[in-house]
Amino acid sequence: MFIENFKVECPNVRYTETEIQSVYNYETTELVHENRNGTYQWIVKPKSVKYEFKTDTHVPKLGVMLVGWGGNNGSTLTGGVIANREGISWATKDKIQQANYFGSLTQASAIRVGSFQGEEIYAPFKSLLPMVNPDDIVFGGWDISNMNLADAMGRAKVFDIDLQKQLRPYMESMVPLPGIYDPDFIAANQEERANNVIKGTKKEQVQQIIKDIKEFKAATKVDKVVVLWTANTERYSNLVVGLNDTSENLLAALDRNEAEISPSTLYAIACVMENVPFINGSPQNTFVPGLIDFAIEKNSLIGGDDFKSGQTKMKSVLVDFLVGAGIKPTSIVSYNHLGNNDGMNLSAPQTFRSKEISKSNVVDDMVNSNAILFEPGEHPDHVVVIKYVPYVGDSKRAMDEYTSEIFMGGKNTIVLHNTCEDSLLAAPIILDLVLLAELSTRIQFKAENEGKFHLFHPVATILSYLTKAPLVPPGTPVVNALSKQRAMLENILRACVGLAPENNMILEYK
Ligand code: NAI
Ligand code: DG6
Repeated sequence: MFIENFKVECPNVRYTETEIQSVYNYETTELVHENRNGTYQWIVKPKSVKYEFKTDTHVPKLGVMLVGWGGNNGSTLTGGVIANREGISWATKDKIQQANYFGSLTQASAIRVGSFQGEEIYAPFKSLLPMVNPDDIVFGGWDISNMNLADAMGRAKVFDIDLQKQLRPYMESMVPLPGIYDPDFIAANQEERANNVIKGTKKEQVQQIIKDIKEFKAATKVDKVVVLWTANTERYSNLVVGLNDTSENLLAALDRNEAEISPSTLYAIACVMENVPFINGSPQNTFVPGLIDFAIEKNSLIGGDDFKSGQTKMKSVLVDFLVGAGIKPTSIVSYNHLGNNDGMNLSAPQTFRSKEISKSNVVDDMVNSNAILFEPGEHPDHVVVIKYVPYVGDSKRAMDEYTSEIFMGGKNTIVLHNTCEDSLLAAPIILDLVLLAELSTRIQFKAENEGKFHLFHPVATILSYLTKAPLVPPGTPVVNALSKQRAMLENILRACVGLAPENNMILEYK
C-alpha cells in the first residue's frame, strides 16, 4: 500500500512551529585490537551514541544557477521542470506522454514506513522531510555560448519535437549569463561555441560571478541559491605546492592571476566566498586541496564529483552484488559511444583522462571489503573506453563485460548493453543534488558529547548516491556501493524524524 505522507509520534520527536526535533540513538561498534593472554584479538564492542537533530521546516524559495545552463543537461532539466510545472503532455509515436520526474530519487522513489494488517506500507521519499518542490525552482546560470534555452533545447535534440514546440515560449527569453572561458582546460573543439565570455583577470571573473549571484537573487526574490557545474568536463588541474594546496595559497594565486586555476575552481571560489552551496557534476578536480580548505574554513557546502547516471550506477550495483555473493570479479571492461557535445569534448585526451579516472575508481570499496576473494592490493582489470560517434547524438550506448571467477575455477561472464538519452538520466540527478543540498543546510545536529548544534561537514558526503567519485572530507572512507549510499541518505533523513534505520528484519513475521 502507498500513503502520501505520515507523521511520527513518539517521545523522541517534537514538531514545533519552525522545526522537527528528534533524539536518536546511533547504534554502532567500537573496535579494539588487544593482546589477550599472549595473542592479539579483535574485540568488537557495540556502542550507542545519543544524537539530537533539528530540521528547519521552512521550505525556502530556491534559485538554481547552472554553470553550462545552455548544454544538454541544463536545457533538458529546465525544460523538464517547466513541463512538470505547467502540466504539459505531448504526443509521441506511441502515446500521449505526461511530464514526470522519473529517475529522481527524491521525487519518484519510495521508502518503506512499516507494515499494516500484513501489508507493507510505502511513502514517497520526499515525504520524509519538508523539501523544495522542484516545480517552484527558479533557474538561471551561465554558459560560454549565448544561445537562448529554447534554441539550446533544439540543439540538444533530446526532447520530442511536440514537447519542444510547447516549451519554446517559456524558454526563448532565458539567456545564459556570460561564463568564464579558458581554452586550456577544455577540448579545443569547444572554441567555436565560446561567444559569451567574461573578460578580465581571474579575480575580476570571480567578482563578476559573485555579482551575478547577487543580482539573480535580487531579481528573482529567491531566499537561497545553489550553484551546480554541469559545464564541459575540464582537464585535471596540476596540484602545485604554494599554488592550490591551501586556502591561503589558492587565494594568493588568484590575486597573482595564476594560469593553473581552472574556470570551475573560480566559480567554486566565488560560491564559497558568498556561502552559496556549489556542486560539481563533472569529473575534474575542481576541489583542489586549497578549495576544500577554503570551504571548510568558511563552512560553505561543496559536493561532487561527476553525476552517477547510468553505466557507473549499474557498476556500483553489480560489483557490490558479485563481491557480496562471494564471486570474484576479475575483469571489467566498460565501453561507451555517444554523439553529443559532451562526447565531442571528451574526445580530447586530457578531458577523457578526467572521465577515465572518475569512472575507474568506483569499485575500490567493494573490492577492499573482501579479503577472501582479493589479496591485499589485488584489483580486477578495469578498462574504460569512450568514443565520439556524432550520429547517435545524446543517445549513449554503454556496453560492459564483467568476467568473474566462480566455484572451483569456473568463469562467469556477464554482458550488458544499455541505450539511453544521457541527459534524461542526468537531469533528475541534478534535481536531487540541489534539493538534497538545500535540505542539508536546514539540518543541524549534535552528538551527546558536543555542546552545540552544528551543520553537516561542509564537504557534503550525504550526496554520495548521486556522484561517481564522492567527495569526502580528508580521512573519511569513500563508499561507492549504491545500496549503502542510498541507505546512508535515507537513514539520516529517517533519524531526523526519529525513525530507526530500515533494517529489513521484519521480525514481527518471523
Ligand atoms: P554539454 O556539452 O551539452 O553542456 C555543457 C555546457 O557547458 C555547454 O553548453 C558549454 O557551452 C558550457 N560551458 C563549457 N565551459 C563553460 C564554462 N567554463 N562556463 C560556463 N559554461 C560552460 O554537456 P552535457 O551533456 O550537458 O554534460 C555536462 C557535463 O555533465 C559534462 O561535463 C559531462 O561529462 C557531465 N556528466 C554528464 C552526465 C550525463 O549523463 N549526461 C553524467 C555525468 C557527468
Ligand atoms: C560518456 O562516458 C559521457 C559521460 O559524460 C557519461 O555519459 C557520464 O559520465 C555518465 O556516466 P555513467 O558511467 O554514470 O553512465
